[in-house]
Amino acid sequence: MNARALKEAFPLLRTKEMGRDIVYLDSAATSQKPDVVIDALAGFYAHDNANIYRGVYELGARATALYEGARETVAAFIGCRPEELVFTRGTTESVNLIAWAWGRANLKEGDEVLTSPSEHHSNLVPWQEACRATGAQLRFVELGPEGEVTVEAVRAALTPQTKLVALAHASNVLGTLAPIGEIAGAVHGMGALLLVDAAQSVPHMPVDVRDLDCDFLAFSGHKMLGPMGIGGLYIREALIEGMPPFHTGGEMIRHVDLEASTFKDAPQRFEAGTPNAAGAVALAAAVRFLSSVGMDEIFAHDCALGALAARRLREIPDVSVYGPEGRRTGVVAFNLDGIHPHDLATALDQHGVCVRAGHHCCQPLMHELGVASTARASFYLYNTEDDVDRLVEGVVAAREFFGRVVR
Ligand code: 7TS
Repeated sequence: MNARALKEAFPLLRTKEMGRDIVYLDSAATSQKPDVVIDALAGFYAHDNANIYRGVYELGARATALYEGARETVAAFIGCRPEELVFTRGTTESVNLIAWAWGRANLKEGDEVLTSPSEHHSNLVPWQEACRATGAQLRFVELGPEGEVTVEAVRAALTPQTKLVALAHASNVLGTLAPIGEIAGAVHGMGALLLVDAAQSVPHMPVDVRDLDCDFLAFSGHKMLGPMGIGGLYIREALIEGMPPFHTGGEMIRHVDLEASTFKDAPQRFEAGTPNAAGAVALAAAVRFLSSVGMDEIFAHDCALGALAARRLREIPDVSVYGPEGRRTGVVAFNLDGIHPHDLATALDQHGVCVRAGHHCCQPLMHELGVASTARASFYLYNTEDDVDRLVEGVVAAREFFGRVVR
């Protein structure tokens, strides 16, 4: 894999700021988009735009075929059948869909939902609300010493009352990976279901829902080279047919009377209203781009840059790096002692380096780490070792600058 050559496929990364390449290290928040994705998005509107499912005219049929073709491409990418893939706005909407449609219908007082303290708020708050509405109890897996979720901790927290376990595959802060395949065995052994928040794994590694053996899997298109406002939700075939809808309205119905309605089969039952067809088509283009590079290669590349950045940042005095000492994904959260991460990120921006600073929508995890916020660098297929150098130089310069200011 040649990251330097790949970078040329991304118009934003081809532009210079103050004569230098932009070092974009915030792909965990959203990835940059290659020309093929931007062209697919514009191409849909320029050549194929019509509302799907409704037009009897040729253009409407073509738009529908493109949308359903995109579903086939994205479904194949995560190893499921097209009927098991619902297009959503992204991970947040996917988790909410399950928390509302499955949760409200299946949870009751005495039941338990199990999650972890390291979840993104979008895989935590929907469960707080579902539990509040149904009387179920929200419980938490204990994190390991490096902030990791282990199968042992999941086993220890599972009870006969557990109905659903909702966990991230890859942390958006720590660079940890949860052993989802093993966890699925433990969860199913207790008769519970497993939802995987794959927002940080589907973009970066091969993900196959059959190998993971999960029941629900949520991901976002915009973190995997696709546009904003499109994402996916895998629902295991055995569960999808019995599930009530989340949103109701146009195009998800079979028959409507004044008093009541019947609903279409999945996945249309879960896609009320006009969907983001252009986004789906562009997401399929993103998936083809990722597949042509190779998910194994992308994963190895991102992990190598994450490990290199973590090691080099740890060598700088006064820098703390969170998460595993050893193997990690391409996400590295860190702090410079005594300097607010927003100030650090602003100083890095002066060097053309874009990192995120804040709580990363993981306030309970920040609490566990004993900090209010961190800076975070996250790597993707277009980043290079030079980008790690630029990050490290920027942190060293910021340390000297703030040291001088403080003194
Ligand atoms: N789950 C995880 C693990 C995430 O990292 C994110 C977004 C989401 C869910 C929500 O995804 P959305 O596309 O629906 O917004 N994470 C981040 C982040 O780390 N920085 O900005 C967004």
